[in-house]
Amino acid sequence: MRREIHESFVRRNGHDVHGEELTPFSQRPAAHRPEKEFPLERVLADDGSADLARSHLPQERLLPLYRLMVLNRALDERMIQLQRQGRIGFYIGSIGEEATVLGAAEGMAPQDWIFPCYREHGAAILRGLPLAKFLCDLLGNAGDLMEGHQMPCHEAFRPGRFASISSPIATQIPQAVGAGWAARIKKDDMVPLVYFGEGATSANDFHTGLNFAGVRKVPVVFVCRNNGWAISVPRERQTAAVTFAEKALAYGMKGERVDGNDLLAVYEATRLARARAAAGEGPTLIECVTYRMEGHSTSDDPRVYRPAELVDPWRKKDPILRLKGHLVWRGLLSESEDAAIRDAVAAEIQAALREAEALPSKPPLESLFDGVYAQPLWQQREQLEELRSAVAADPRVARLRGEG
Ligand SMILES: Cc1ncc(C[n+]2csc(CCOP(=O)(O)OP(=O)(O)O)c2C)c(N)n1
Repeated sequence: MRREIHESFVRRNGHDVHGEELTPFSQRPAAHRPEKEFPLERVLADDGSADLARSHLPQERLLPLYRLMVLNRALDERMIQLQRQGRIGFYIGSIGEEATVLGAAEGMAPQDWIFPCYREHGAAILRGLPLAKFLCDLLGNAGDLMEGHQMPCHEAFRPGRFASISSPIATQIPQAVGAGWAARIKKDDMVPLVYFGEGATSANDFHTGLNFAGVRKVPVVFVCRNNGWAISVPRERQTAAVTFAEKALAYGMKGERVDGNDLLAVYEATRLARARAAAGEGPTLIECVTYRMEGHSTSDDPRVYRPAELVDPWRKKDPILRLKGHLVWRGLLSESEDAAIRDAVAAEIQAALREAEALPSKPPLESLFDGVYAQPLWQQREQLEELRSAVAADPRVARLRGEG
């Protein structure tokens, strides 16, 4: 379907937003048949039914994960509103990609570190990051776990083994490989999960990380969220390869291509990849085929580079609707229970927002030097004293900090 839409777009337009000619997939030379070698794995059928023999996600996890997907979506929508109202500066979310984010995190073990890209807030919440703390990071206020040291929307959560959100594209890939390599040397049962977009596969760090992991059989799970777009660059301009999963071949590792809007399929692929890595069988590259339903972040307007007709077919494949259909099929969810979940989620976000916004608007001054060195250097102690006297001498500084 995706390909048909792409090809009809190419036929009608013949060029992309940059005015360059596009080559339809069907006219590209293919040395092998990647679609046959890397078929799109699905567990959930369109009507909500599933071959349960292929799903090992415990039944009791289905509703909590559905609730988290609904929370993730509602949170994204609310944060975009907040940014438009000027209450937060920036937001980047995962609308349409929730099954990839949560299914992969669920497939890992609690001791595994997660190395996120920047759309994986749902995975941080799954790992126990309190919602109010997440919001404090967006506000950069006194409750911010990052103490204002990061961009907004760039949380980290050490207790949940969730490394910092990473904006520089693909840098988290070699970091995850390093963590996996260290765990292997220490004989720790820890397999890192690293997320990245399909655009990151064009970055040097993708090659560095996957090559090393392949050569050394590093225990690590690579999850490529193929959401079709890298800001305004369509997937077709990112690579001439037919799939992203086939890139695994060149690194000598296993590649998988799954329906990224199918929570059960993503969970299954990740769970198996983790098991192989832990058994010493090396890394796996999992391509999750999904779609970025909205803009890249609150900083762009996708209407100027993406025709709406490309997005429409994906609305029917919405991962939340897919899982809801399955829950109804299994008799685990009714319409009224679904409505209750949505109300509870909205109330939870509202309460967390009230809690976060009630905190002082800035982190304490001293926190400027926290987390830089294990012990502050004498230079830092001196700078802190200087800063304190500057603030004391000029009431305007205190006012700017919201303290006056
Ligand atoms: C090293 C580097 N180059 C460029 C950018 C600017 N940039 C931010 S997001 C992005 C696109 C990334 O696309 P993709 O990897 O597909 O992830 P997605 O946003 O689709 O999840 C780019 C180029 C950056 N953050 N870091």
